[in-house]
Amino acid sequence: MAKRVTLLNGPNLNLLGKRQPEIYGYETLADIEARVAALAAELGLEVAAHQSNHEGVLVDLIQAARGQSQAILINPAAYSHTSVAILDALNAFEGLVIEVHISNIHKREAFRHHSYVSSRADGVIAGCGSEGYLLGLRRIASLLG
Ligand code: DHK
Repeated sequence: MAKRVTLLNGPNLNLLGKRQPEIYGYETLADIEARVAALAAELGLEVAAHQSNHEGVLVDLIQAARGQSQAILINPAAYSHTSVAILDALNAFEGLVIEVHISNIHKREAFRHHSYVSSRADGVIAGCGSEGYLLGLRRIASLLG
């Protein structure tokens, strides 16, 4: 049976392609999800993709991945820098966690330099644009064997 990956995108990432394209690029979230799905098929993985602007919904989606997905590929967006609730939910998830940021958060405002999620993540990718999702998925495939 194919191993399952939950792809989660946090607040404002539904606006990718329109939102500050000089920082986040011109690809839409649908474009990125399609590229992730295509690579997942090549790697023999199944992907369930979700986006939410709401912290509690993201917590629910992380909880729902328990026992269903072997890995979570997550861009928590602004909640990276604020959300203990998302960190706690990820700490209760038994699989792999790879954190992605499209921009290089360390090159930006100081408040973006710290991510709560990074203390749980098995890997963190920042500043590689939308390609970061594909790099994260490849890392998941390699860790899942
Ligand atoms: C996306 C966001 O929406 C910001 O709040 C983060 C992240 C950075 C990104 O680079 O993908 O600070």
